[in-house]
Amino acid sequence: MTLSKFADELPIPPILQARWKDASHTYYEVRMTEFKQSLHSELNDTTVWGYEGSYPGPTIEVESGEKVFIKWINDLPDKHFLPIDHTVHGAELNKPEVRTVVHVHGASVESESDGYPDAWFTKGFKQVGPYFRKQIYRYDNYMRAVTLWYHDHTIGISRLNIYAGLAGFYLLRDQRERSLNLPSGRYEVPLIIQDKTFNKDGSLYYPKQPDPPVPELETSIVPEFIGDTILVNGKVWPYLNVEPRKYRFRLLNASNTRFYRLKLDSGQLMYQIATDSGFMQHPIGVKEIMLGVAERAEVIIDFSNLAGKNIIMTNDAPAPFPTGDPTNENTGTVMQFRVTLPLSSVDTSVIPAYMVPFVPVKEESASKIRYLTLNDNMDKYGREFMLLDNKQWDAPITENPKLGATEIWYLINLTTDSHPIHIHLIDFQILDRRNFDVEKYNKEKVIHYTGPAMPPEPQERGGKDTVRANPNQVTRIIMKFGPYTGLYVWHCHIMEHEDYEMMRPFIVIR
Ligand SMILES: [Cu+2]
Repeated sequence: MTLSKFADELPIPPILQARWKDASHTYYEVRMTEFKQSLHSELNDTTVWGYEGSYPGPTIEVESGEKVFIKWINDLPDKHFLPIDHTVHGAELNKPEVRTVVHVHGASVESESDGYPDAWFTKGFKQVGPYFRKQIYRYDNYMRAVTLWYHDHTIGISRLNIYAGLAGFYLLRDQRERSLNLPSGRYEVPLIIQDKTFNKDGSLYYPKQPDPPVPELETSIVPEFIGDTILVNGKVWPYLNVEPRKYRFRLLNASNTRFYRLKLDSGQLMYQIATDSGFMQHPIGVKEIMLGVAERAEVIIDFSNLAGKNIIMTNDAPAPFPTGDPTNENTGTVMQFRVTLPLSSVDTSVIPAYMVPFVPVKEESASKIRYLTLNDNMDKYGREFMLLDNKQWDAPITENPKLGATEIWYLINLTTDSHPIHIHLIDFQILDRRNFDVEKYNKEKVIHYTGPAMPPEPQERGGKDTVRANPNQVTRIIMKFGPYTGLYVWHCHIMEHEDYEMMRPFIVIR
């Protein structure tokens, strides 16, 4: 089944309205429900899960420093419409099928409001996980202007909950951002990019079994999910009518496994202005942008002098990355921009020459170095699964940074995949990546480098919360832990890896 491309207009998720707001705080309620939504005009309406009746969820817009309280409410059916694997840790048969917990990705929040995977809750909070602490989460939002996103983080089933639709944007704004005179209002557009596969009846397809299947199991987790159709903001291959002027786009890869290498078929540059953690020091002109799962980038695209032209955003990242299948005509197409609207007013927005200072964290400031491997393993059913530091999720905590301490983590990738490693609570900086001898490491447990240290790519020179740890490389990151203490997680953001042991708790201690 192949759907027509550029048949439907890009939807823009609505802005979430507060229940109340006063000088000191803002309160939201966000209800998760099941409903049907049109994801393509040639397709029957699709059953999805969303926040406040919307897939993707409504965009939450807050001001830097605003104290925000959110009651996340599970109003979903008791049965999951996607195949649960009860052999996966945290999703055993004695656990309720439909559990949820929400994490704001990239936000620095108190531990009890971070959406710990075992802090799940069911409909009406009837049942809760062992780490559930409170119904109403608190977000202090002391970060600078940044593109964040909120999504499900439930132990053992987050791949299914996110695939069902539980994801949306969370944007922080500040005075500095407003002073930059960037394209704004309807010229500022969030783009959440995902891949899915559809059944003929329009329902979402998610595999019940890997290839080859596990005969003992009715439903089994798969090592990766690669969809054959690309959606942006919940529409298959949409188009966006634009004016011949500059636009600011917030790009987010919210897929399960797929990475994207995005380009414009016009060959023109995109001007990147922000990384995961907000504005860069200077914009950079790039022909392509690589986004692992959960990574964000903000770009300005200038459509001036392109009136009448159609421009396609393409993708050529193999899936899984980097050694998987190449893209085809379908998976290589993301969306289309049609420069068809008349210029409604003179474009006075700018691509700023300078945005915010970038202060590199000095290696000498680190008080602790951790060497952490990314490993392949095999379970008793013969299924491959991945580990961090060769440890399962429920092994005792080993990463225990002190509040205020700066640490350097060596991510030593012994697998053949690139893994987008995400650390909660903090932003980090990438120091470098360096090729090493994996075989020698496996035998002798020593890092033998086979090439020079390579600085992060220009598009990564800013704060990050997710980093691509590539195969045959040691990726070094540096970060300072705080301002909160308590329990958090770090994990691979390939959803199928995260759900099956490629996640570890860490604790910030005094
Ligand atoms: Cu992974």
